[in-house]
Amino acid sequence: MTTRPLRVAVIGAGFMARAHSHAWRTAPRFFDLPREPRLSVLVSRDESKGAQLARDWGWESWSGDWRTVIDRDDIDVVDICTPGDTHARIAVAALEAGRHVLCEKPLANDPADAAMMVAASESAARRGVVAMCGYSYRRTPALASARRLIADGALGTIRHVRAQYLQDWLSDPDAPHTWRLDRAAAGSGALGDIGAHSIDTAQWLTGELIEGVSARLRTFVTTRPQRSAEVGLGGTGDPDSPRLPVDVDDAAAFIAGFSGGALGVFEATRMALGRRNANRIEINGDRGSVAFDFERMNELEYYSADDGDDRQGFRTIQATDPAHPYADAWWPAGHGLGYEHAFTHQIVDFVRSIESAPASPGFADAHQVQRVLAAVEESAADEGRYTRVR
Ligand code: SOE
Repeated sequence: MTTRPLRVAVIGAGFMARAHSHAWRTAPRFFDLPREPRLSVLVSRDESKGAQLARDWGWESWSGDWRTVIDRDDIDVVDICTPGDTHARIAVAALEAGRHVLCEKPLANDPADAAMMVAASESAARRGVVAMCGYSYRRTPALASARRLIADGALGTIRHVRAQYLQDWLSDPDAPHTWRLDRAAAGSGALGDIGAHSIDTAQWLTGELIEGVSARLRTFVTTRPQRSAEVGLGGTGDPDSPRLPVDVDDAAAFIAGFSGGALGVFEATRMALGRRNANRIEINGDRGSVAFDFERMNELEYYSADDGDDRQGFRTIQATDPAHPYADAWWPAGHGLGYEHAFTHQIVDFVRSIESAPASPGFADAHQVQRVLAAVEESAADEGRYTRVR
């Protein structure tokens, strides 16, 4: 590893900033990186909380102003971990200033903002500046291995994509309001928050793009108690506190047509009581199938039509053997990885893309996800009419 530091600014102080902070600290300790990440500054509006979190999460300093930080010549990377309505202005400013950008998903709150970010990233790329969007689940070893199987033709022609992303932290009608329930901040509800992961994963695994959708959205709880203090996802708010409107979807369901002919069925909800973080996908081809559930993230279910009749069936592949992507950097086979490892792998790939490899997913890939999200909302607003992605 060169000693040339990569000086990082993270913008945001919530769940994603915490996960990214852990990943920036951990990546150089387990992977050989071309540059040594340096946690230079955490940017958040709230000085009392932000300065403490900066210390807790290993950042050298805190700042309350992202614009000042972006203009500093001793910052190389801007890592955007803020609500979606702020992504475009921060990313465009950072790219124009020559900073490499990692931006949390979804890229933006609408395709227009996403297009602006793509244009800025393409212009910056001509100056050797890198931009990546944080679809972290691509970096779980099991899903990365599933992609290899599909790319190698092990599943044959893809017929079905079946994706559900099921959470339940909003099942309680008194779970407090959060920016994720405010369209102006989040752009949409479960659809953009977690459905976006399913869309990205499905397109990335199959190599096919979603061309059209027929969709329904539901909002089951239309007001929620004001959040009393910054608590984690979900929990129970004060039922007597003022209730704020919810103007985003609680759940989304849609069918999708893929460019290679596959048929997709998608579901995203944060009210599937009992499902904490069941990010699932199953892909059926004419020669085989794979199935993944993040709640068993070290395992990949694989079925091959090539197995003899006397031994056909789904087998469970432990994606912790060194043969699986990223796995050999960690523990002996069978010792298992967790949610945070995908974020460390994301930082590894991002840092390596600054020096050599292309950044994937780039902003253009993330823009395609944004267009699918917009088609889902357009279809749902028109009684589920089949709507082309444009
Ligand atoms: C909330 O639903 C959330 O934190 C998502 O925003 C993340 O992208 C996902 O990884 C976990 O759940």
